[in-house]
Amino acid sequence: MDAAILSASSKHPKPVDRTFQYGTAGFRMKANLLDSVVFRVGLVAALRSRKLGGQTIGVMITASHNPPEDNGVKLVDPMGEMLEQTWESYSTELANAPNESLIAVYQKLQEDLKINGETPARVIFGRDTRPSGPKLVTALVDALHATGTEYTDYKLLTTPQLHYLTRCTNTEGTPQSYGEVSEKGYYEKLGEAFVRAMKGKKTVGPVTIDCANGVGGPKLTELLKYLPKASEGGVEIKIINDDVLKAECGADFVKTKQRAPPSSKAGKNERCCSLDGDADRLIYYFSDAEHGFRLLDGDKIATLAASFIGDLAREAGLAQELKIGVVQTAYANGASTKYVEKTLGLPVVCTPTGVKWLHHAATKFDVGVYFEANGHGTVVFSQQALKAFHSKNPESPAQASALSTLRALTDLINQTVGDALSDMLLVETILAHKTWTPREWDLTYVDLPNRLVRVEVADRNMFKTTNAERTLVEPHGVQDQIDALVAKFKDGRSFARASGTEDALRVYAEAATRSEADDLANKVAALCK
Ligand code: NG1
Ligand code: ZN
Repeated sequence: MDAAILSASSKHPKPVDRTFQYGTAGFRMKANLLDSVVFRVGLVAALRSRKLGGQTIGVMITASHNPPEDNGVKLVDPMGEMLEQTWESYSTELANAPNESLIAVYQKLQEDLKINGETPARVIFGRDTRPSGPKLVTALVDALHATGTEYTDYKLLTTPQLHYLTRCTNTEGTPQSYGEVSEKGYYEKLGEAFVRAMKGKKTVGPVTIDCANGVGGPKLTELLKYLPKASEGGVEIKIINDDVLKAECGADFVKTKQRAPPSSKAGKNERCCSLDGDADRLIYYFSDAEHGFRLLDGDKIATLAASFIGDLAREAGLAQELKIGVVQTAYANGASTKYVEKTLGLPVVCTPTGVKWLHHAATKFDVGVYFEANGHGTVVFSQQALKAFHSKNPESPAQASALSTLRALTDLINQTVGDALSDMLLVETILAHKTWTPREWDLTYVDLPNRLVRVEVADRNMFKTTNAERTLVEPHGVQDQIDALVAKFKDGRSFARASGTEDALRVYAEAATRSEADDLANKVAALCK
């Protein structure tokens, strides 16, 4: 095997002057730098699968909302979760091994981790629509062949579909089976759960879906075949931006620019949403005659889902039994946190940026709703919650109805990871049940004006935080200066943290008015420079 790895790796040499790091989004950079990285990720996947007794590991080749010339690669653990933390450093180590010592580093990892090289290894993989995808797949396949790994190439997939397939593969034929192991199985599961969750309720008017010219376009088109027609209790969906990746659209554009994609022709008060390049983020918005563009971001999706599921749990007589909570990051708007705690009466937990932290914290609840403000998130249900939804004897027709909706939601929601297609169907279901227009949803609470600025600093690693990234411990004294500034602003809140995906510092601020939020953000940014 070592000879095979050696010979294959010579086709994918590491550029000598580069260092790579497995970050919050796996490895991500210009696609022409990724060849050796993807090859070595293939080696890591084989090791990880063997370490876990031959369970299947997922590999996704995508750079999400990044420009078309970028690409990236990340690993998915057997239950569809993000790669375990310690393996991020093994991946980094292998990616950076000099060409001549690659085999030695690989062997050492195998020994240190007590991995039996004879254990079968299995991998499944997919990619988004970037032109560089197929070539990177070649590098991955070379590593899988060299390590004697069985694999399935699912070709084009959304990131959440790959997470779904990874979990289905590993639970096939067990009582924990997550669904049929195929792309079709994914659509069937969502389509069928959507019909059950809707209960004959109707959506009003169309929803315009901006597919960010990513892989969500073709996959949404496919999903539509499994959904009822609008006239028969489905949703009227208008797809836009399902061509090749380009700027001026997508969830990240809408969230950061706070405006609709120019290509959107939706009318006033019509529901609109945007996916990102690999369809794991979702942002809703609409335009109101009085206020213009209105954003319904990840915080608004989280609060909508938490309020709906909280009500259903009460109607089902399970409110006492089940712990429902919301997980956010420091970027969640302060008004959303207050709304969840005060109006919905639910606990909020704040974690560092990166969905793996949110996901982990959400699993501590029976129903854990987690979303980043940028639209990446989902809901996870504990075994106890699933058992209660299936085994509780309803004492009234209303209880029976609430229980069956809850059961449908557990199938409609992709519990492995944030999934824009599944989240979109969830939002549509909730709005139909509540008979809400986007305006009514928007009115649940008013976002505090906020500003996010990217600050170029000499060394972002100088900035060290605690308290879920809300407090700077280094450089010394900076946090005291931030606190002093914040105290001068009504409803002021601000924090600075090093980005995990870009070489920069991010400063976030919110305050009672737009100009004060801008002012606070700029002042905090200035003192961090
Ligand atoms: P960084 O670059 O660490 O701020 C960004 C997003 C995260 C998360 C990751 C992974 C913001 C402010 N940050 O992280 O929420 O999505 O990318 O993609 O949106
Ligand atoms: Zn994404």
